[in-house]
Amino acid sequence: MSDLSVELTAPNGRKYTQPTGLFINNEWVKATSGEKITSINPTDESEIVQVDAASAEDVDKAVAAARKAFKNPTWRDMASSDRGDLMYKLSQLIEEHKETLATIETWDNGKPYSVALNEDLAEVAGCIKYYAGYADKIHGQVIDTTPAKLAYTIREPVGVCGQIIPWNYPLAMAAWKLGPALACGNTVVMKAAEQTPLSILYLANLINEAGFPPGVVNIINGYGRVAGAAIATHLDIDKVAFTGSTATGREIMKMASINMKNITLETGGKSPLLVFDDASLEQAVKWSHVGIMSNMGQVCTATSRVLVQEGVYDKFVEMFKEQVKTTSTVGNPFDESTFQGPQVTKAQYEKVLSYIETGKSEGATLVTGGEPFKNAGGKGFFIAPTVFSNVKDTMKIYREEVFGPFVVIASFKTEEEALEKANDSTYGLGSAIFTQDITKAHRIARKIEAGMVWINSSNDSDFRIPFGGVKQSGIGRELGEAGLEAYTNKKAVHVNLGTML
Ligand code: TXE
Repeated sequence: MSDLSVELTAPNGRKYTQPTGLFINNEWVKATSGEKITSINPTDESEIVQVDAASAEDVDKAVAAARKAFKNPTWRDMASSDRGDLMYKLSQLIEEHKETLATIETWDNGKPYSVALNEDLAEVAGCIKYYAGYADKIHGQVIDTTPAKLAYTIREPVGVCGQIIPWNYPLAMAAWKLGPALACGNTVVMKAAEQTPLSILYLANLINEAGFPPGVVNIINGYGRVAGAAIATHLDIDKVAFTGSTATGREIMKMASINMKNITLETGGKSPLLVFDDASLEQAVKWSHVGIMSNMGQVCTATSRVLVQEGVYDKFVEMFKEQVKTTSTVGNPFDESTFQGPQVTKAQYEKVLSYIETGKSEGATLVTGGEPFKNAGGKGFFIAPTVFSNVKDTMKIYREEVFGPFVVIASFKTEEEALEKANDSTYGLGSAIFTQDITKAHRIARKIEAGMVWINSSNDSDFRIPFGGVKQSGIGRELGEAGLEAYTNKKAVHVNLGTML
């Protein structure tokens, strides 16, 4: 144990060394301000540990290290396949340490351990491995113009990338951003969310162990308004990638304009799920439950607005209520049988409770839930999974992102009305359609205003497939080949072959 790490034993008995400092230039350093972030276990509200909170001065240091690494031939001129090898090694180390990483994620965030291990960590290792394969497959083009000229493009890394991570999928969001950035040869200053700082700090040691040169990846913790803002406004950062709320995304866009940073934003949603009367109701109920209740409803693509055709509306509501009763087991996230753990923080817990009160006062029908869930100890940020029916499109609970185990169910008459209602939102992230009519499904998929459409499913996500939103759900795409776009600049080279004027 040093003053920049501490030996911890997690609630599941796993012992490990938790770094608590800032990871800059492959070294652990203290924050200059002496300020701390206290990490709280949302299951019982106990303090886990304190970690350093970066100041703007610390961000400067991290950016300087990233800039130096970007210019350093060790990284800049590294053979692209060797860059891929480093990333591949990192994915192997993540795989080797997955139990510890999943433990930290569950302890700090509250998500069920089995999900953290089998879903989040598989995605984290898989995503880094996927982009490792791209490192030596990022090519320019030769573009034919006239016989007198040769024109080609070179795809160059953007430079120093600031990456601001949310708390709902800390490690997965880190992997989504690190993967393409490193494959393209950039350097990174990453800020974890102040609510969940621990797992990404542990990941930093694995990055070091994989053998990345100093300064290529720098990881800091810090508050949004201090360290986050220092990243967004920094004059020596070339790109900022952000996942979080739409309000903060908007602020980051403004701040990033100071030096016209390349930006990608992945923000909020109120994703519609349409159930037509010819759908398999069993499937629709199963997937709509997964689509909103997974990860305690803290999913940007959560299908939180369910629209059901009149003829099957009452039956759907009844079946959904039953599904919640039999499937949404609320409890300790380290218990094998738990489907739903606590909300991540007191602030998020209170936000969801306040929307519950809004729903009641707006006159929607409370089908189930509508209150905190109290476990034996009476502690923790647990909420009873909540369903409102008879929801009108003028209600706040219909229009605003709640980000909890909270769903609204409304009805529609015709396909035209379904589309109109689905698109009546400032957001455009996910969307889902349940019908047995394939023509109708594809017709709607074209017309729906969303970055992603699931047909007879909800919330499928795969690191090979582009992910992102339209309207106020974001700018740009992460994942898949599309995720590389925002991490390279295309330089055009014109050569005069000199045979003609
Ligand atoms: O988000 P913020 P919050 C939504 C969800 C949730 C709401 C509020 O509805 O209830 O946002 O959550 C950093 N400059 N989502 O307040 O503020 C911050 O430190 C630069 C949806 O936690 O957006 C953290 O690292 N950075 C979402 C990150 O931004 C700033 C996931 C996200 O925090 C900053 C999370 C600033 N001024 C919340 N202020 C999704 N799309 O999945 C904050 N940050």
